[in-house]
Amino acid sequence: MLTEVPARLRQGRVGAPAGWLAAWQAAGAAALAAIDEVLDAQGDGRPSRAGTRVSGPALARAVAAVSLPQDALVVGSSNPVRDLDLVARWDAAPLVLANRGLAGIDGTVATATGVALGLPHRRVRAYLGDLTFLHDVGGLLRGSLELQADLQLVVAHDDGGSIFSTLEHGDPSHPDRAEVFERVFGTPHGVDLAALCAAYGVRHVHVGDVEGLLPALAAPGVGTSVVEVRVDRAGRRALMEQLAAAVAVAVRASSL
Ligand SMILES: Cc1ncc(C[n+]2csc(CCOP(=O)(O)OP(=O)(O)O)c2C)c(N)n1
Ligand SMILES: [Mg+2]
Repeated sequence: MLTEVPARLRQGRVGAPAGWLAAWQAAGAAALAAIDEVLDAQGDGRPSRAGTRVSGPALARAVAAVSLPQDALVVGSSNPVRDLDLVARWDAAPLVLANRGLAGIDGTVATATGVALGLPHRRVRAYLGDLTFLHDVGGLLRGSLELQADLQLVVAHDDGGSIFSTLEHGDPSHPDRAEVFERVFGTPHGVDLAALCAAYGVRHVHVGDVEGLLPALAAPGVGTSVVEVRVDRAGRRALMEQLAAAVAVAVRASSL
């Protein structure tokens, strides 16, 4: 395993054409700027019947903003890890950990609890999707003789698996879309996360709009707590298409 790029490669002495590195760096910077521009123009959410729903990337931005270099951040699979990768612009990053797990979304609550118990001097936050949370909700159970972890779980709740809407079968023009997609891939569940948390004796706050986001994230308190953030699922595919198109234009216009 390489823990860093070998010095020989960093110095560009392996035969890369002149200007290759600079061109890629310029393209990378242009892509990041294009992403920020789309997200800034979109605002933090999308109006819905239930009020302004926070978008996934807007939540990732808020999580990144409250994560300090001395913190640890456990990131769930699926969109959370991808959204964070798109939007995080840290000068000094927190310790970021992600768990590939057996198949991806398993064991994330237990992993985050273990990280919090193992790093008591860091503020530990986990950022994960609703299905990832539900898959390992048993990880909230703490035996009454066991140590208590100080852990904030930020759950991006879009009532299902939104990543699938960005894949081929999530295409609105797919012939089976209407009958099959929601049941097989979207998998809405309607679980009351507040009631689940109450059953485990875990503090729970619900954030429904952009305004409440930063204050809720910034005040984790002692013990395990859940910040449930209602996130828009319906606009996910269109937003990712918009981001991809903007990045393509920006990279083409750069020197690459
Ligand atoms: C143990 C396991 N089961 C199933 C999957 C397939 N899978 C990948 S992403 C995903 C949906 C995750 O949903 P959620 O955590 O709510 O994140 P979202 O896609 O909504 O961002 C599923 C079921 C997996 N990766 N791991
Ligand atoms: Mg989800």
